[in-house]
Amino acid sequence: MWRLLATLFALALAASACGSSDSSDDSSASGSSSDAEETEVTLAANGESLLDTVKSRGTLNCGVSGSAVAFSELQADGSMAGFDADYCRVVAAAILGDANKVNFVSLTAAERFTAVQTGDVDLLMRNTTWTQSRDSEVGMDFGPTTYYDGQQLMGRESDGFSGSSQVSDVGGSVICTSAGTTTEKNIADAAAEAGVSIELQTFEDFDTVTNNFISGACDIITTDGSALVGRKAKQQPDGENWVIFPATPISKEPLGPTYGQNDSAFADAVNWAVYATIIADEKGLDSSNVDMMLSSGDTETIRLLGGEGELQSGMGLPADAFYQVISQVGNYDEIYSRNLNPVGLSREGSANAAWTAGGLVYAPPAR
Ligand SMILES: N[C@@H](CCC(=O)N[C@@H](CS)C(=O)NCC(=O)O)C(=O)O
Repeated sequence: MWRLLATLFALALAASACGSSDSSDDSSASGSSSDAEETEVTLAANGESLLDTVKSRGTLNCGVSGSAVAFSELQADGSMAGFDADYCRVVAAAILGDANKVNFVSLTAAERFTAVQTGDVDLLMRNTTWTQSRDSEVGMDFGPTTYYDGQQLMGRESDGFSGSSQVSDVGGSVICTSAGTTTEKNIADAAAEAGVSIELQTFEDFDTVTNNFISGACDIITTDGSALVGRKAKQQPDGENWVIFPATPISKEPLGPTYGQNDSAFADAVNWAVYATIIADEKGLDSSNVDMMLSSGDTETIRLLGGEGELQSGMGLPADAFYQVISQVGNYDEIYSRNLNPVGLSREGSANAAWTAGGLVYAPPAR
């Protein structure tokens, strides 16, 4: 009964969120102070953690974009490829022992939080930014950041833009982005702060945004820098030069796993599956040497892989949960490199480098 009520309530929210601005996306989901309570009721209706639900279902329902170049792209054969898709596989490998037990659900930006609230998906791996309002009023909790991003703009060199252009240079432009995102609000704030007036147009998805840029209906498009790099790599027509600016992004967009609030057992499983990929990277443990490291690694490695002293059983995971993650999907660097290097996104010198190499990618100890 509660679940039905929460579902109806969330559907009403979806209707109000579609095509709306980010502020209304986030605040509409918190349109009444009872929203967070409704979410809690949904999650705790039978006192069961999603961890148990996923285990008994035998499949992880993972919300992705489905059209985010190099992050989650639906392939012709129906499979899902990309960095976010692989992080869904990481969670499935940890909980279910099989990276293939993922049901991918493609979601627009505006519908994603409702899909978590109604239980249509267990979590999002959908280029979703961790923000204060989403973490509080919207009723989400966030796992470790898997990709440190920032919002940028993309214009045409033939229109006079370059990599050193600034927001102060975009006055009078038609700027396009997708609805229900942080992006929409950030660009409005940045233009106002730079003292320029822009015409902001929003669309349901970023395919439409990009097509409108290609047709010339939009002078500039804006979103997470990683998505702009991906779109330029895949869709820039011959003879055109698309340029991404400003060099320092206009916002922070920490992207990572997102799930309903107040479910620690599920959150811990997701978070430690991600941390396992980062710890493995720190230790040089990867899919090619994991069997060898199971016997010859240091004590933390052995513990992480399910050997003596393992901590996974105590958190409701199989002892070999992270062995399965590393052997089936790989460590952070393997996941990053195979998906993001091909479109030109490099870890080196970026926030996505390991903390030991001057970046922000860091995991607490497996102890
Ligand atoms: N990280 C931002 C934006 C998320 C988002 O969905 N962005 C869209 C366009 S504004 C996107 O980049 N999609 C990837 C793509 O379709 O290329 C958020 O959480 O609100």
